[in-house]
Amino acid sequence: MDGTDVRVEIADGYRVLTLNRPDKLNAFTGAMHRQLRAALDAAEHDKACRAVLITGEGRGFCAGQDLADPEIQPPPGDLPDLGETLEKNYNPLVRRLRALPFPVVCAVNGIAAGAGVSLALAADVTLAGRSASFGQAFVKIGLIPDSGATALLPRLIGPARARAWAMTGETIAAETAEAWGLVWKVVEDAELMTAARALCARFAAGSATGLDGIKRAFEHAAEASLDAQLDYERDEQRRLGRSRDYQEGVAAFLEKRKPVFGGRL
Ligand code: T3D
Repeated sequence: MDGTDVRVEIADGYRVLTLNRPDKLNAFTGAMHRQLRAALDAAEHDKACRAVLITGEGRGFCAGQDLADPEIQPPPGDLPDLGETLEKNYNPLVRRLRALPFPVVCAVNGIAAGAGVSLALAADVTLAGRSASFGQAFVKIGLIPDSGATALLPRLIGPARARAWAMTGETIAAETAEAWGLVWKVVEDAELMTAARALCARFAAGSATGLDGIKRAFEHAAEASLDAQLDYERDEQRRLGRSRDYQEGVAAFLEKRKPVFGGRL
């Protein structure tokens, strides 16, 4: 039933979205996608929301597509159209996470597999609990990594590791994910949510225009030459240098006090 597969908590300045199908390691169904979309819509609509934190309930983070979801089963005698699932659910999700005007933090609390790994890759900052693990499950069912993984993985961990990992389908430990640059930090399991919440609170108190600008700049850089990126940075700094947050940040520094930034525009 739509409505319970993503739990939403409205915290001070950010929202916590918890994938909530623990018995199935939070594997994605069509219903869960719809609920996540609605939760992201609401977060974006609420100007007081300045970060989202995505995590999983139970021992899993997300096991990718629920392979038993009736919504992806073809009519009897027909073959499935997985492209449609990507077009309808996963591609909009990845695009959305990248386009949101505030940071997306993932707290990987357990096993991430298939598109569950891709979800963690699409976040701006990913923390992993020490017992978390990451599996490129796709090859085991004859698929390629999807939901942006063939683009994002080589950028993050390099093409040699990306290809070998995708082709072996191995499951790697959180420490390896950190050493490879797949996640920002590994923290003790008991401290994962505290660390992830502290990060969101820091973003909520930070410069919303600056954080949004950083997201856009890295997005632009992924497609740009150094020359084009230098021009982009010049134009962005010109724009941001005229912002209220810049004036406040510099004034606070010179006055040796904490800055009080404005909110999302
Ligand atoms: O439409 C499309 O398909 C295109 C989109 C594709 C995107 C993708 O993500 S494709 C990749 C899909 N994911 C997988 O193939 C991963 C499948 N899961 C596993 O390999 C294992 O479950 C794990 C390695 C993740 C964890 O293993 P383990 O031993 O810790 O747990 P388990 O016993 O396998 O799983 C616990 C339960 O969750 C179990 O249910 P049960 O038997 O207790 O009722 C298991 O069936 C269920 N579960 C885990 N992953 C999925 C799942 N059920 C459906 N779909 C899953 N992906």
